Amino acid sequence: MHMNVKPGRRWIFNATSFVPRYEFPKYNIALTDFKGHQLKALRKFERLVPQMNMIMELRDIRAPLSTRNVIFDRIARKEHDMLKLVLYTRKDLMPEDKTYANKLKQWHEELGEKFVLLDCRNKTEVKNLLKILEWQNFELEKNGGYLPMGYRALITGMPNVGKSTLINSLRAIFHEHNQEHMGSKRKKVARTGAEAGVTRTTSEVIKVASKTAESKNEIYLIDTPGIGVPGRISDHNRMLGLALCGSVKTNLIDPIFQADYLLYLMNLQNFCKRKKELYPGSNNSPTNDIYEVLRRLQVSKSQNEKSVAIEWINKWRLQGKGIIFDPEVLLSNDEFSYKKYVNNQLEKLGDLSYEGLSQKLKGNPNQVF
Ligand SMILES: Nc1nc2c(ncn2[C@@H]2O[C@H](COP(=O)(O)OP(=O)(O)OP(=O)(O)O)[C@@H](O)[C@H]2O)c(=O)[nH]1
Ligand SMILES: [Mg+2]
Repeated sequence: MHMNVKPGRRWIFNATSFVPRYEFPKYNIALTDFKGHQLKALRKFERLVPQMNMIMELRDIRAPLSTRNVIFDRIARKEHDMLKLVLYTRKDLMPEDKTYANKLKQWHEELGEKFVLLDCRNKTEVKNLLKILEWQNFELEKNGGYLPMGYRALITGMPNVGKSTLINSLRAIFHEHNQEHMGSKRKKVARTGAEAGVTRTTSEVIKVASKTAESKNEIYLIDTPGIGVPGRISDHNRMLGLALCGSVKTNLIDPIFQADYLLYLMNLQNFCKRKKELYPGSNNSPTNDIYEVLRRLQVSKSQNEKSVAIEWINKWRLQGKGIIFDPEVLLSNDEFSYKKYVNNQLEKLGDLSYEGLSQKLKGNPNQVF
């Protein structure tokens, strides 16, 4: 779906004011970064999911559509009473105004999806999530009795959304409570990093809660590699959104295109007025010209445009606060329906055929299909 985010009545510009672009050019870019190890993980999910009590799907709060992978809906739906909880990570980078939080709430209510917002590195917030897990475990135990393999949750999501960081935080809390029993056992159990594709294989079970006086079940998590979307459910906006939050390899898409998309989003979100201090250079006068922006950001004459673009997008990827990478968020409910969007994605995905995905991976060395 290619969006034209033409303004409703929300954007009122007078004759002399700056007009942002409402549509982003369809540059020639790769529309997927789906990889062989992801296919392997998906196959493993088939065997694992029936043994799970819950699936948690992590998404980046700054890209609620781009980091939403309908593959996980398909997987959870196969197991009818499987609880699926959506966790929006990077809450610390979320826009502060209430409009966005309200929009998310409306979207999820439309679908009957439960969601939680958190910073995966924040102990208090992670402790609250642990309480949700404990509560779910407790409820299940009350109804179904003792689970010999413990309460199990599969941690899923697109690459680089914070899955392993969250597991490490939960494990650190567990370690703190059980120090005398655990001795020098490692606190960090999962490797993390700022690039997409750090976790390559599905982990063994990771214990994050012991038996308690109230519950005989231990709680376990399973870390998994980030799973991207195949080309048939991707599009230009989604791919650029993923690039800006680091969910596809950063060098997959030309940094100038990424920087231009960032500029397009900043202008649409009125950064030159609302967050002037974050708008690039020249007394912060707005522009739609990415080369003008790169000139403003250049620190020395010898620095080329590409490296300026890389520096700029990296900064926003890691610390960019207050920006949303999916422009559809700016549209009214009449202009954009979340439910329709998700159903459309599910339709395009069709049956999740691993054979089909595998054939395409084999046939195309660039893994772009
Ligand atoms: N600001 C912020 N950064 C986070 C948060 N959660 C994770 N990160 C950072 O995001 C990056 C990716 O985290 P990982 O935990 O490796 O992500 P992942 O989902 O396991 O990634 P893959 O294994 O590649 O699929 C790391 O640099 C983390 O420090 C968060 O809530 N807020
Ligand atoms: Mg990981």
